[in-house]
Amino acid sequence: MDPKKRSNDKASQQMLKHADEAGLETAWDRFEQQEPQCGFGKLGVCCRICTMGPCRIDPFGQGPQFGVCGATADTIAARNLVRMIAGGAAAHSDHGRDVAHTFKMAVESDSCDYVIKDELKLREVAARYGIKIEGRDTKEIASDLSDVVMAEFGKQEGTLVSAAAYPPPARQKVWQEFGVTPRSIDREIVEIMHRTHVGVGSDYKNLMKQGIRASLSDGWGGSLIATELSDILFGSPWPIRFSANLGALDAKQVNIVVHGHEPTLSDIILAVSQEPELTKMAEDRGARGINIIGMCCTANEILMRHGIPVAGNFLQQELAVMTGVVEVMLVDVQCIMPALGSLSGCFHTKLITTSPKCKIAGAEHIEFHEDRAVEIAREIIKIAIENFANRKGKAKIPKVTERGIAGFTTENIFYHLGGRFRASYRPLNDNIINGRVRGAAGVVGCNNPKQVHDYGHLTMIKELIKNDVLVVSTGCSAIAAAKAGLMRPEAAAKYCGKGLAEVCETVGIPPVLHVGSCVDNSRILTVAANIVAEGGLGEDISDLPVAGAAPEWMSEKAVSIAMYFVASGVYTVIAEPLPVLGSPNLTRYLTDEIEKDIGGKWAFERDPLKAAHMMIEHIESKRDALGINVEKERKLYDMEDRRALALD
Ligand code: NFS
Repeated sequence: MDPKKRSNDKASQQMLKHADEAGLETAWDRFEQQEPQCGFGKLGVCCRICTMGPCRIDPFGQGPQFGVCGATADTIAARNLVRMIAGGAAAHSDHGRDVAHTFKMAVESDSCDYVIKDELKLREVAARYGIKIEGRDTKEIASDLSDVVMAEFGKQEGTLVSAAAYPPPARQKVWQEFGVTPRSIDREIVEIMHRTHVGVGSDYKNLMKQGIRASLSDGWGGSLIATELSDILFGSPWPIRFSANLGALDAKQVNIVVHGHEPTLSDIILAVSQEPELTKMAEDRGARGINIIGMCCTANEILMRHGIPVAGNFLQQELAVMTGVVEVMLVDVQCIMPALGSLSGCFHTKLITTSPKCKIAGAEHIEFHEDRAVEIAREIIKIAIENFANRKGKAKIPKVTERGIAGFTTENIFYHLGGRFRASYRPLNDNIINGRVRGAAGVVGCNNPKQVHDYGHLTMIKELIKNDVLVVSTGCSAIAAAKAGLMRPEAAAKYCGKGLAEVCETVGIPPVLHVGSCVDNSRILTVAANIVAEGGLGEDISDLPVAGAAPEWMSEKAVSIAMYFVASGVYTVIAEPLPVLGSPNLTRYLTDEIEKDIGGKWAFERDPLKAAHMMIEHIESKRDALGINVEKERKLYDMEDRRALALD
């Protein structure tokens, strides 16, 4: 298989060639072995919810149209979809809960390895949660915040405090009228599992309603808590340089790849790795030092705050091990391929799991406990150092890296756009109103071997910025953008339309802003809320000239994210269609009728260029509705433009 048909990324292409020669299997190979994939599953019309089944509905109308219980394609597809949302919302929100536990410990114990790093943000967040600030010390405020936030997960009455504290009032009204204001985080997920049990609801729209509510409890609840408390605990990000791609692995150093999602362990690992005693130990074993390097969303958490290099995104995790220079691959939860267990057995790499929620065959388990964080971090680093001598064969590190700037947040965008003396969203809103910036797009999400790795992200992002749409990005999409040099301020002159280039160059920002990990998609929501609050662009997020996209999505978390984007009023385009096409009614609802209910809607489009133009068209239609569109020569792309775009 030609590596270029699998990945758009040069480092990955080199490693795929190496994998092929060495007979090492990757996700791409396993994907091919799975083909042809099950058509019923793809269309969402296979039901395994009870053992009268499995049942499937014939999408061509020739065979059975009802499951044994009488469930139709609409019911089955809707139940399956909202269960995906439950999975995604649970993963994000449980991450938020873990950060909330660490926060509580930091607040309650004086000897804790974690301390509050951002007191200003603590006060801001506490004020939003209705906690009294004046005349109180940090500990009192933090203790109250910890109690309120913890209660958000399991409370039995009322609604989420954050769902009333952060979104624009007009948005809250939409949710109230439609009956989807989230009540608590866990409750919405549990209710999905209840409603989709055999013999409960069968009305597909009513099932979707609960999916919407649970997704909102993720975006404006669990994920938002994860972001806010991580900023308070580990420090709010500030623009910082970093390097990206497998070339950031260093053959001369002890390499520890931190992979997964939660910053709790990796933040401490980074701090402890700088202890002179450990550096010396590494040097005594012949290494030049200790290189902490990230993978997937853990990478994003740590690079946003400390600028550590990022080895790659989701599809590069196996490739990192294949370089032969990873002493320890340290994982916590989510997006960790089980394949790493057997693959690391072919190398000297030690795969170490740390969460009781995630054990993997072939991995060593060293359980992480926040109350012994430093001690456990030292133990793990020592294992990595001792393992340095065990490398087998020649290092295979592709000499490919890019540099970029990350670390943008809802709070610090104020400063970059407004300057120290005019710190507000006004300049951004003004630039949108005057048309220099046409609008903004959130491009986020995973990789998926069904698409050429990174190609979807890059093609879409380049087309958006070429058309003066500012891009904010998280997760694997952000890593793709960084690897392609789109997070360098110089990218503005190279790739942007005239208006966006001018704005980026004036304030010195790249045209693609890295706002963090996947839970940090909550930052995109709060940025949108701030733009609305600043004024001049409507009353609700659904009025804004913005769009969302996940051009290479694969995980349940991505479904929850896209659902809360849509339910927050954002038009959202995903590449691989949701598994609902076997139900034309549900498909029509999600891609059209839902807009009347909540102001946003879904679109499915595998061609990233077409998808980008669908987003641009939507942005322009919102500008028209706002009455801010001034005549501008519009250019439709032709074949020549398309060819000029081809990525090498
Ligand atoms: Ni989010 Fe996708 Fe995973 Fe992060 Fe990457 S795969 S849904 S981007 S690492 S969570």
